[in-house]
Amino acid sequence: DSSSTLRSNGDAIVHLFQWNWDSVAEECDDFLGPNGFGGVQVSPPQEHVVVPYAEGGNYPWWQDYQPVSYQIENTRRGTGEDFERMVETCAENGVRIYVDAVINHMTGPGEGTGSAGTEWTQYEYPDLFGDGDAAYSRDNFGPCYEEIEDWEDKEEVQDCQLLGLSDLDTGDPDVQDQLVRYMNELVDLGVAGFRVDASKHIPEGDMGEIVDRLNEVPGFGGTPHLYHEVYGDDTIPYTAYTPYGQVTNFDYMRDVAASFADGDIVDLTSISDHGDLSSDEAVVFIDNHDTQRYEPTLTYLDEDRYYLATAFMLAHPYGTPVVMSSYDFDGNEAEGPPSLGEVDGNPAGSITEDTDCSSADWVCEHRDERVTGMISFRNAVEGTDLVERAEQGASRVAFDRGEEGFAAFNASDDEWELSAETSLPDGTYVNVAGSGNVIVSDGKIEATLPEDGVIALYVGGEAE
Ligand code: LM2
Ligand code: CA
Repeated sequence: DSSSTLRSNGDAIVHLFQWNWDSVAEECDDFLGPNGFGGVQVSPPQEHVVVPYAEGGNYPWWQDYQPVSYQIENTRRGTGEDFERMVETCAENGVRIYVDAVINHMTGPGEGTGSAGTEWTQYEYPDLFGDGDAAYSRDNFGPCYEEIEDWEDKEEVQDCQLLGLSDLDTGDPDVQDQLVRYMNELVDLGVAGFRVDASKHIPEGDMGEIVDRLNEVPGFGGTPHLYHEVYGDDTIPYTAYTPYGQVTNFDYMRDVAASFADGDIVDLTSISDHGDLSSDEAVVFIDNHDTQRYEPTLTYLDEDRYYLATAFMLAHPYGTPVVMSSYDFDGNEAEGPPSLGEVDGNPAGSITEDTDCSSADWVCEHRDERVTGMISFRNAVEGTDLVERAEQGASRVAFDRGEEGFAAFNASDDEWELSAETSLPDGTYVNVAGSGNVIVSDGKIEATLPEDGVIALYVGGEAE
């Protein structure tokens, strides 16, 4: 039996936003594998529009969210071969690749040449989709053809155009065939999961029909792990998509990020069902590539407090966590990733440079010691319950994870003299999310947390 020969490290995923395929591969080898990350969400690998200048940005990052074809041969991030090598290298390191699947729509208005050289006009994507009028006799779009206006009208949200992007008729068997072919091509290469873009805009029934046809993942085994991007509301709740995978919990993001920003965190330990999503159904995050631009509450720019919130998310058992890893966009929402510029003869336009975490252009949040330390903590305490052990005021809280781990968070600008009971066995532990060792003696911990400080201790992480 050749299935399930690979094991992934843990459940934590990092979104290496806009990283090129070679850099992702190297990161799996050098950093993610050794530190126990379980997955990488990569930017969309399909052919995309090329927009030299738009909305104040050069080759904006959002080119990727306007597919022209499903070739993975040429994006700004590398060739199809680079992509395949990345999937393999990451798998060898126990790291699953999650593809951001843009399947609700194609391009916006206009015409152009895609990143792999395909000539497109809105509603006409050669060999793939047409609107029945021009070169293609098929009609794969609509039925609405207008921009979504009433967000309380479910049919509009699902059938009309998000941001004016040509909305695919995802109920059309021909469209479904193409989407399934694209996704299965990726799965057959070893892609182990998908972040499905704009899921809320795809009728649930259509989603079910597509998801049902996905192949088993070679190596890791099982069907692909999916998480659907849904901003749940009264019109279309998160739970509409739980039959087809996990769902992004924006309510968690808003609540947890705001609570940390306000230093009001003591109630967060009891989170169990934000947006009516159970722990198994939820994907959680402190920010993502959209919120860090359009509705920032906490991002890397908030420094310590942001990393504290991320550490909390990783220490807490609720949900499957996704850690954001960014490039510096200097307040310019549209700005593309650090790049090599245009390369002669390459239709992909600006080509993304190799990531260098030591340069100020790339933020690499996931390499912060509080994040990395918490990944090992999380993997060590997997499956244990949270038991609160201390709180003080609104901004300080500590808990055990079973008898395997202990974590404390100080979301304030003063030191915290912590005194807490713990089920951790007596001993001296390394604080994997801070500095120094912490002693557990007679089932008690006495320690000082600096402002915005974290303590994280676990069995297996004892000091030498
Ligand atoms: C998403 N999830 O549902 C992505 O997370 C988000 O980043 C995408 O928007 C969006 N949905 C569509 O996939 C980004 C970006 C938009 C950009 C679109 C398409 O935030 O600004 O829209 O990608 O590239 C751009 C222009 C917009 C224009 C549109 C169509 O910014 O002004 O709308 O193209 O031409 C008229
Ligand atoms: Ca739609």
